[in-house]
Amino acid sequence: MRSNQDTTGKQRSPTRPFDAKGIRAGFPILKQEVRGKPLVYLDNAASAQKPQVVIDTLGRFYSTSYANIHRGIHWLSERATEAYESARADIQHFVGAAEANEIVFVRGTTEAINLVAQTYGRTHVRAGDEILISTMEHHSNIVPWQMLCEATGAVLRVAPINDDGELLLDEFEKLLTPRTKLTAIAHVSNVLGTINPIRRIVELAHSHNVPVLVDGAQAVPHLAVNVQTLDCDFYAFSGHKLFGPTGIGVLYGKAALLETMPPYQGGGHMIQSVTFEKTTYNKVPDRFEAGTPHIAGVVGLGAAVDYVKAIGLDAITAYERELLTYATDRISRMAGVRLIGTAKEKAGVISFVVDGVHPHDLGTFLDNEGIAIRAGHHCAQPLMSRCGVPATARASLAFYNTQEDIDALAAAIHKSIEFFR
Ligand code: C6P
Repeated sequence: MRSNQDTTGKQRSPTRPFDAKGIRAGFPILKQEVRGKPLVYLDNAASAQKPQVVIDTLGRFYSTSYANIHRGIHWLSERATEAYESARADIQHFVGAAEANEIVFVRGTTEAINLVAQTYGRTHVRAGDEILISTMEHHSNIVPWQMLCEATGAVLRVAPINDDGELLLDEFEKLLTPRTKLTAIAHVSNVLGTINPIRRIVELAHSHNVPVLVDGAQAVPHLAVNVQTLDCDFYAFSGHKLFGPTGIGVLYGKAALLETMPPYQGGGHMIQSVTFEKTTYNKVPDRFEAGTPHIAGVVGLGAAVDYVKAIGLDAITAYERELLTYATDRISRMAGVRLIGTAKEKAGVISFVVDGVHPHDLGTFLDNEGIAIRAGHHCAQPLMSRCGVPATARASLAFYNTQEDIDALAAAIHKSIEFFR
């Protein structure tokens, strides 16, 4: 499907209103009732639901085209290899990478960041060097760097944020020194929804010769991403948040950097030749894809990015921005509710706390109303400390959510306030 077509293959008119309800009809799971109420799914930042086209692609692939890839000389293996590599090309175009070889398949954002920490990091980082992250990072973009620092004697530096949850760019710049070997920053915060100015961050970092890894887990479902325009060196994201299967994710890396990196794991397919004396490694990206990969996951992710492209990321961003404004307005007006994360540039994530109600109790209460949100520290404990809360309730949007979903959420929060009073 091409990007100027909608999900039914019709030409998309730029003036046609965004058809969230029509899109939602293509997600079978959203049609069910939960605890006797229509399901309102607002936990998209944790994982997004799958459209029928992705479910069908997986079923069709397993029914007609499945075999191991790159190894077999038989027809099915060739067919499966073709599907796998063609999905790599789809994903290359989705993020605007210059070459398909710059797309490495991994299990998810977490594995992508660990790969860079353990390969690029172990090669380039020495005792006394520094890795620069920010206060708003997910544990996946903190712990791999701490592990690298422990192993090498390097030091982790943290750029602060303001009370709205925006990165303090001046402070970030001050922390870029000749000792900084890499900076790793979220494109969109999973707790605050803040959209970081990645293009500017890359400019600043590159002016100090510091490469940039972007944690794009929460960005790719909401914003058009072009890694060449951003000029970032690495970009990591997960398939399951992008309406694709679980267990599959992507590491984009500039070819010139990937070429310098040693393998992450050893095994089949990542080699050129093996003797007991010496092994030589395969070209990029195969060098980083040891063993049998999640073949169907890759094919499913290819279908998911085609699906998202057909709806159009610009239309998605505009629609979700309207819905976010509506939701922010409704929720922030409620007495006793405080928003956590009020940056000027935000994607569809609304974290909040309610006076006198623990976020977990609120989450359970909303679940009884058929509303799925997340409550907790969201794998961002240092950020919770910065915000002065142990946990938040978090509603996170996708393009299939509607104003009715937000109305149901607001009504249920209101009911919970009455209940816990
Ligand atoms: N955040 C959330 O509910 P994985 O688990 O590897 O697919 O993604 C990790 C990850 C990395 N960075 C950011 C910004 C993320 O939001 C996540 C996953 C989920 O917020 C699960 S903790």
